[in-house]
Amino acid sequence: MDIKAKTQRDTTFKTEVKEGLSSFPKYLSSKYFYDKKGDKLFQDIMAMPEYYLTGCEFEILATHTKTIGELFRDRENGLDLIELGAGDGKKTKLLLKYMTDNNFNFVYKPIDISENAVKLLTNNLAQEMPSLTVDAEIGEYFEVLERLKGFNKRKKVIVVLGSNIGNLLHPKAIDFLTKLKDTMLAEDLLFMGFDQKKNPQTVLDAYNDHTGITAAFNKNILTRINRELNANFDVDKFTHWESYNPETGTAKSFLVATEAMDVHIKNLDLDISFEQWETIHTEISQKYDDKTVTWLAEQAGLTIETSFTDKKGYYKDYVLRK
Ligand code: AVJ
Repeated sequence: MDIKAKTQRDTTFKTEVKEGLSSFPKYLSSKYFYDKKGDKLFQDIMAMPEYYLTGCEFEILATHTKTIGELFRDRENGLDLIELGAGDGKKTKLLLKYMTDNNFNFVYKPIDISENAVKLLTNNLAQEMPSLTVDAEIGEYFEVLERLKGFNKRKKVIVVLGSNIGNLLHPKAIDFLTKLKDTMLAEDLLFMGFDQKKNPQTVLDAYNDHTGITAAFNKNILTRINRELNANFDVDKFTHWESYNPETGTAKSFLVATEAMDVHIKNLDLDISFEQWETIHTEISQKYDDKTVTWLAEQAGLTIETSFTDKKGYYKDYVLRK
């Protein structure tokens, strides 16, 4: 593993936690949900009936495997399939299997912020798809973008599933898409999932399940800060809160302090105090419609070639080109 990159990630974590918890209102970045425990909880989330996103995207990829696979096919030199936020790769495997079964010449390059997820996926693919060439990397989106520029020797397909882009507010999403576009050549493709606007109650339920898995997932960020930065958050004194604005399509997650308290973060040499009912904003999960995706793409200098949806029309995967 790249020690220098890991040290850099640790420093960024510290800086961002300090900044977010010293601000008013307080916030933390959702990218820090994904430690070992967070990965497990996210797996549990994906298996919940309320969290429709995973099932919908699986349905799309299972129904249109051949059409999508053939869009990815290269003309002569083979291709690089780069996945940002690969996670457990469960959905991607549908495409990987099609591509290996049909003798595509390609390297699969999964990238994820979770060191744990990257290791598990690499081991799992070595077992399940031994003929596949895998070249995994740990890193966050904006950090790995620079490195993507090195992949211009042959066709590349960039895949971002799970509506992961939904963690970014529109200006950041445009910035991200623009940087992806800058790494792309004319024959390259961007295949990206965008969760769609729907009955607001359905969205709210997906992020506020009655079994409390999402609450545990949200609170785990405090447990992680306790462990990695020597803090003393009393996690039980926070409650998970979800809101959804059907006009903007923005779902927001919060941790709300149920009583006033002081917290010490030793490794940051930082004392922070909470008033009763003070919030920490932890995540946004943006929902989209065609109009908004078209606008985002246009702002970034990309065009939508086609899209695929599930039977309920809850979720869409878009094929974008420069
Ligand atoms: C992995 C960012 C797409 O926002 O839907 C699931 C994460 N958060 N439940 C999402 C998440 C709470 C998820 N993404």
